[in-house]
Amino acid sequence: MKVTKNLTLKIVIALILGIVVGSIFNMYAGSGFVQNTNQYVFNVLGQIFLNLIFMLVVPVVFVSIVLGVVGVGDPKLLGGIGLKTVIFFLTTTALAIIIAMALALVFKPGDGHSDLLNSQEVKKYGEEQKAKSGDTAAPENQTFDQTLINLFPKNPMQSMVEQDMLPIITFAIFIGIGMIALGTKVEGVRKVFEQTNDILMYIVTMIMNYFAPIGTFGLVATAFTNAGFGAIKQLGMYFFVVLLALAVHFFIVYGGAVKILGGKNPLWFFKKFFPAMTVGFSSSSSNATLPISLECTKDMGVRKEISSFVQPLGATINMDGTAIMQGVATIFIAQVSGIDLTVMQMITVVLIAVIASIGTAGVPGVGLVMLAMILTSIGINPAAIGMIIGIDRLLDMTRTAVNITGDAACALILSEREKSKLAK
Ligand code: DAS
Repeated sequence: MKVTKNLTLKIVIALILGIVVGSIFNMYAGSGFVQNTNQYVFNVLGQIFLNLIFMLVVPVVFVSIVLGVVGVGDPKLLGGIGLKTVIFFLTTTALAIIIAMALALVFKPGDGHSDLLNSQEVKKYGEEQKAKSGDTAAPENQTFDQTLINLFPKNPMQSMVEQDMLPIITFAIFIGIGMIALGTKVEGVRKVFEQTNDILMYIVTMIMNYFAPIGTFGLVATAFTNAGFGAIKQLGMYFFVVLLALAVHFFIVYGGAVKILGGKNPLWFFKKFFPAMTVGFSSSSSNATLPISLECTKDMGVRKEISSFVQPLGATINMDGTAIMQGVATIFIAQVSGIDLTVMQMITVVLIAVIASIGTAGVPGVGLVMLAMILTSIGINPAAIGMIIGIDRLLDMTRTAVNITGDAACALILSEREKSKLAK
């Protein structure tokens, strides 16, 4: 399914409408009409949209990580180019989320905004998790050794039912390894996973096309009915920190890598790749941008045998912009909900965001699905994504442009460094 071309416009209109209607309703918050409309219309629309996203978390994570492992485990990949590509991708993604979390801890975008949307519900959920202090099953109560042991599921089906993400990821990695080892013997099963992933990505796109506008309106209208126009300030800080982290990563990490590792002028690189960035920004889909991305790197003189391998792989397994949103959002939501994340939880977020970025295909909104999974894995109520979902589309556009730029930077660097070995 194609992303409807005016989807972004629809979501931006829904966002503005939600802010205006919610802010007006907030002025009459005491009236029965406002309370009923908020509860039975706005909240219902928003929760249905959220549930549709949660519905996909386990299947998308499981299937995309199996395929991510199989893709990375491709014998072609294990050669020099492949290994260097995967190392570049994983390193930049880890860097991205560390930059994001560091900036969120410094700027504290969520501090003092405990009235934002469903933060009380999230706070209560956090307290319930803490109350289970004797129960080592609660992620944030786990010591390092318990976290390590719980990585390996006794019953993967139970982990899926409980949306316990780390064991699900481990199980998916083992399935992927088995598929690589058995190769053509399980070609049929691999096809099933590939086609299941196509179905899931179709559903993600369908949800974004048909439910994102009305769901965004519901969530934003609820947020502003509850918190009033003041909520704009709280979301503004979150928006600012994500954009700052994206800019730091874009100019310093990618610019520096192109200069130091590729020996090219970063400004020349950004200028040559700009057409692809605009398509990534407007489509919010790395996959949809691939043809123009390949055109741009070809125009830079990147060898075809490199770009045709690195960029399609990167569109799926390399999503630094998405990892940045997830890093800032996790810290923001914890701050709004009065939850002090432990170092162990932060390390878990980095690891999961890097692993999650391996599997997710480049379609609009998939970063949100993965954020719900990350929050669940550290014991935070995934409903908290409702706080930031209203403005997520605007950030999705920006982070998709960053995602594809990372893929192109890797292709340019490898093409420059491997050109002596590549056939003339
Ligand atoms: N829109 C995704 C992409 O195509 C990124 C995201 O959803 O975070 O890269």
